[in-house]
Amino acid sequence: MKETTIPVIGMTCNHCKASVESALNELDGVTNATVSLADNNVTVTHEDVTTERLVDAIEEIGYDVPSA
Ligand code: 9UX
Repeated sequence: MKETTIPVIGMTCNHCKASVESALNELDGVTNATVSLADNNVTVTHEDVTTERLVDAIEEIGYDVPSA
């Protein structure tokens, strides 16, 4: 099990939180995704899933991940 925290721009309410969590939880290999609105990030526990795949899922539903 790995844990990856990804910064996310544009989440302001609890529906944003739920949308991002759902998009990530739907991916194969993701065990849990929890958004912190206060910290503007999402922490994902997962098996062998690339960070790129997680970022793509977030961007596909309209939120931005700042480039490293
Ligand atoms: Mo809440 Mo998020 O009304 O885009 S769903 S701000």
